[in-house]
Amino acid sequence: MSKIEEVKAKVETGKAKLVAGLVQEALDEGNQAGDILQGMIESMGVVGDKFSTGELFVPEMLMAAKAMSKGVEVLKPLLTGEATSSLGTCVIGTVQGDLHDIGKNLVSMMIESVGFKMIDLGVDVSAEKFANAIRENDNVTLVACSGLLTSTMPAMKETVQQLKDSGLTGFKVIVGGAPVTQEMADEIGADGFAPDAGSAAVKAKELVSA
Ligand code: B1M
Repeated sequence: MSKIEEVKAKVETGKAKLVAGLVQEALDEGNQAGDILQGMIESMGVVGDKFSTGELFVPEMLMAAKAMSKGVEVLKPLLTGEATSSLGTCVIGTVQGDLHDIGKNLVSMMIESVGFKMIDLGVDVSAEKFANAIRENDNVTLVACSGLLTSTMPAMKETVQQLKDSGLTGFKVIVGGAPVTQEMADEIGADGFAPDAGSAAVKAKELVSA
């Protein structure tokens, strides 16, 4: 079994204590950080599928999430690098009712890497909390909303609409997460959409530089 396969197996089975070490070993063997990350994302897909078919349950999903987060910690310095410019402050969070944060954390890391100061509001973030963060922080140029549940898409819509109607100015809104599409982003009035963390960083830079 290759080292990346070992990492994937341990993420899938939620072996949080082993994943960081295995990720480091995979790097030491010459594997690219992006390939290791991709492997872990695939494992989360398998975990999701097994949850859908009733082969595993919420506690196992949670353990897999913890295991992946440990691996991401090791990869973080390699994925982000040093930002060279300042594009302002980005307020990021997972929308109200939604507790998924791995994708949001990856998006945050990648947006930071292109030159934003990040304010991470965490998960289950109401529209009001996003608006307050814009008021309370200097030079907010971007708001990034993540959502993984179909059932929290109305909260994403409400967040975008409330921000647009708030009278606050000077920022763009980017949305993303597995159920989000470009079509939905257009419909709810977001300024941008990205399907993954890498393209979120590219889009973020493009939105505030426009
Ligand atoms: Co949940 N869960 N979960 N879960 N969970 C999913 C999302 C699900 C697809 C599993 C399934 O049924 N196959 C399903 C949602 C179905 C749907 O609505 N369409 C689901 C469900 C149903 C639930 C519960 C309702 C289960 C229950 O209680 N009965 C419950 C809801 C709790 C809540 O949020 N209120 C629940 C709970 C949980 C845990 C807490 C146990 C745990 C999350 C722990 C954590 O995040 N700290 C969990 C997990 C781990 C998953 C799966 C298995 C993995 C999610 C993940 O981290 N993926 C997931 C199945 C799956 O994803 N296939 C599932 C890896 C991550 C890197 O990908 O987050 O998609 P992702 O992020 C990507 C892109 O989406 C994008 O970039 C990221 C990286 O490239 N992206 C953006 C994300 N945000 C972006 C923002 C952007 C741009 C791009 O711009 C701002």
